[in-house]
Amino acid sequence: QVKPFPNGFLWGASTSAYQVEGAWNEEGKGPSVIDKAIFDAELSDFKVTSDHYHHLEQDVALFAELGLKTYRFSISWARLFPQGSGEINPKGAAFYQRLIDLLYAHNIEPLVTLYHFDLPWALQEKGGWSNPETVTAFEHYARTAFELYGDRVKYWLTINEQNMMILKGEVIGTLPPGTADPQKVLYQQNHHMMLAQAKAMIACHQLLPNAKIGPAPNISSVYPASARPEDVLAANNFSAIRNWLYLDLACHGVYNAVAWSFMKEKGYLPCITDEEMALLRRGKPDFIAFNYYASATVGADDSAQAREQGEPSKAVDQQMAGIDTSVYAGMNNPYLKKNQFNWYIDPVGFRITAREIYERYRLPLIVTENGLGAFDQLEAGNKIYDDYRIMYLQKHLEQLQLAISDGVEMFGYCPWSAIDLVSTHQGIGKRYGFIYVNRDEKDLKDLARFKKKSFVWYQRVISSNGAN
Ligand code: BGP
Repeated sequence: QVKPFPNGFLWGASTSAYQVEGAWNEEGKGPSVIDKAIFDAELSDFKVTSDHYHHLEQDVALFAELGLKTYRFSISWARLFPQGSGEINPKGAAFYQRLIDLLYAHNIEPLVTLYHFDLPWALQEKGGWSNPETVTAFEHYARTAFELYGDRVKYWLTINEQNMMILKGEVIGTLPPGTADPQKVLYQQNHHMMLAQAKAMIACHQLLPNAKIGPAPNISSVYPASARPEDVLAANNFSAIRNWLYLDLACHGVYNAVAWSFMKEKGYLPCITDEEMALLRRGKPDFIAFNYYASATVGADDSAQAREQGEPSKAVDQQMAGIDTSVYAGMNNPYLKKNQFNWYIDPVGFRITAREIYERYRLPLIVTENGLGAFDQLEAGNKIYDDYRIMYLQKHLEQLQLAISDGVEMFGYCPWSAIDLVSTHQGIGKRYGFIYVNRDEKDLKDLARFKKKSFVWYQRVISSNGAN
């Protein structure tokens, strides 16, 4: 029997600071790794993006009209601390205060990510996550955010998609190009991020006894390419490395056996002390947030049968691009369709993923990203008919409701994204928002906001508590 969405369910939508705010060097903001990175010259950079920084009132009023119960945004660490630590930037602090005040005035619960890919450049110059000083800087930054905004913010997220920063280190991580022995460096960075996260969770519980905090990895079910035991083993291995490594550390303070032996065999083991492991065991999340776009399908690297079913898909399956495929191969999944950007669409996988996470950790869950990137068209009368997005979200919501009916404790759903913003590396043309922002890759036009068809659809979903 299908259960209704629980009362008080947090219907939301998400953004991240560097992708939506713009004002990249205004009012005291320091540069981040994003401001120094080199992206495709044909595509939009991150200087203006959707210019949310200068459209704050208008955007929050639109979020309120949409009916959001929660809005997930990130604080730009370099806006608060231009040097990553040390002197605070009062104008940066005031910007987020204003945002939180506006959300409160509209009865929208803020859901705040502390760190979403945009490490302050000043820290990166000193070694970034390879340098343990970054752990101390993160703890200080997190404590400051708790002190500044803790009276209004109940829900906190530590680090967005830490697993993707490690798995795709050269694409969205903080690994300098050309680093020798990149995987070893990345697993050391991962360990430092874990320590930073544990310290932030401990500090949050000390300073804000009523607040709740959790990690926000990207979690996907991993399917074996066939019933061949070697493929099943490869899928099992990949899931341990891609998914559970991060959540086992966040929730239980342990490296799982499969991930540990993988790192050992490859020579990727980080330097770890007993005190650090004790710290990881002390830092506990109150909930798990996860981002889900698609499932993954892998086979054993030597699997002839899997090869027959599909080419090892580094070039085809964008989800696997950039991931170290030394013990498994990303395979095509003939049962799934793909979107315009070659990402698989798998709503049933969403239900499976939610069940897997809940069964393993027994913590309340919230979805902090899920959505469809597409080249939306602005039609006459400033209309955007994004039926494909409605279809994607509707099918995922059906599966979410089934997961809830299965017994998964789910307290919110925040699709990506509340408003159009610049994709991680595919420009503004790859849109996800309920609200259209009138600009092209290079032509900023008037940055006007238009409601898409999906806006009206989601408004109805929220007002009917998911009945749509
Ligand atoms: C997640 C990130 C987001 C976001 C989204 C869509 O990995 O947390 O920041 O952008 O994916 O990805 P993309 O922009 O690459 O299409």
